[in-house]
Amino acid sequence: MPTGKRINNAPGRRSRTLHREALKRFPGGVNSPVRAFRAVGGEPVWIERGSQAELVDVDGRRYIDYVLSWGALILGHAEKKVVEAVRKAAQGGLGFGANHRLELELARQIQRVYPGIERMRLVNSGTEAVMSAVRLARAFTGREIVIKFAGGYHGHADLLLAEAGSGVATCGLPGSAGVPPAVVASTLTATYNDLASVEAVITHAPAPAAAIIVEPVAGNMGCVPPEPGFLEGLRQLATRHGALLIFDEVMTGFRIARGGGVERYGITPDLITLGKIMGGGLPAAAYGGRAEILGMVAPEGPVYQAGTLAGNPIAMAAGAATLERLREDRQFYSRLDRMTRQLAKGLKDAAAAAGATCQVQSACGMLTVFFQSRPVKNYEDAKSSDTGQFARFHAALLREGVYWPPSQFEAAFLSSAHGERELKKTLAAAAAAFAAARPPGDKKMTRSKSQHRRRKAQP
Ligand code: HOZ
Repeated sequence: MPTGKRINNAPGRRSRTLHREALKRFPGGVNSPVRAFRAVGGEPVWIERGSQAELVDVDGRRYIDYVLSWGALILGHAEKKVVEAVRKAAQGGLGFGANHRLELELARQIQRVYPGIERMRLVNSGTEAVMSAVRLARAFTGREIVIKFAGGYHGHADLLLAEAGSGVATCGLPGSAGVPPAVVASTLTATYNDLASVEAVITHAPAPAAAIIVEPVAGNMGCVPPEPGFLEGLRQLATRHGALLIFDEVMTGFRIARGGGVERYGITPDLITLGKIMGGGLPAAAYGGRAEILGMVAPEGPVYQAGTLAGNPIAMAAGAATLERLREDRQFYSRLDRMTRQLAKGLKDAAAAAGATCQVQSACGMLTVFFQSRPVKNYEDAKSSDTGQFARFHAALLREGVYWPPSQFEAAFLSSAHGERELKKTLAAAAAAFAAARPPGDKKMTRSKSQHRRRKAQP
């Protein structure tokens, strides 16, 4: 819980009533920890509905949404063609547990932009995709060691919860209770953006490594782009040591470029995991890569992985409609990138004007405001941010009608529904939020106040 000035995000009466009931029914009143708002010292608002870039809560308050279902909604809420595709699919049956055409439709869309995914398996969540990809990498190499990065988050499978980002970082946990030490004994952790640390870990590992797993742009310790040469270096190290390189693109896939980190940085990993956007807001994910590796998955090979709801037609329809919209709009990513840069610059200016010290870090369609004085390159840097300031910033944004991720260690997302109007309102809100975020007793003057005084003092 952050300390300092009292946090006042005061949700409305209906939100508070629902939250009280939810506390009895769900741990923390939520079904995923970050949503509890504990890291920002407040109480969550309850959502009634979403449309385009806007959320409306149960008390009728409106917010510009930068969570967007944790990045899944790149077209904004309830996008017409996606909703229509879902409606049409639902009328034909909610699920079969058997093959149907929409699975192929989504797979074709994915392979159009990820040619390196020669074959794939469709699953329901990012956690499942990553857990299965690691199992496959281990089987393919006949090795056990997996190297991940501190602050990297790859879902909540036991073996990857060591020094994880996202909710684990938000809750300030080193990992998770209930994970047998033996399970994480073969998970080794290196420092993001530090090739020397990866080289040291892989060289001195107790046994040869099966895989290096990385988010090409780290998004779960907040947004931390790779330093030039970092991903290329990982590719070389993996190849030299006979390990597979896994790009976890659950967050970055179809976001930082049409073909995610693979396209953006021109690296060819051995395996790729996808989720979020590929399901268009519904639960769908995938793992895939080189055909010879995927050939080891049952029933062709000995690596077992299955799912009752895998390839669910409604999720396939939402995903395929979303990817189709992205495909037909050739300017989509240049616009998204421009909007992201504009928002990042506006936030930097607003922070400077309010006398707030922070770093605004971004990649196309995602960004984080870190309250600290130096650029964030890894998890240690991210952890040294002032989470008290972040909490006050968050509460003030919420009061001003901006729904920002309730954790310093998550990225904010933009969608095609965010335009000039949304950015203008957000930046006006941010001006107030940066002023509210400043540490208690901070006497630094804002630029406008000091300019005003200077002007008054002039003869
Ligand atoms: N781990 C998710 C984002 N990085 C948050 C999931 C959620 O709370 O819904």
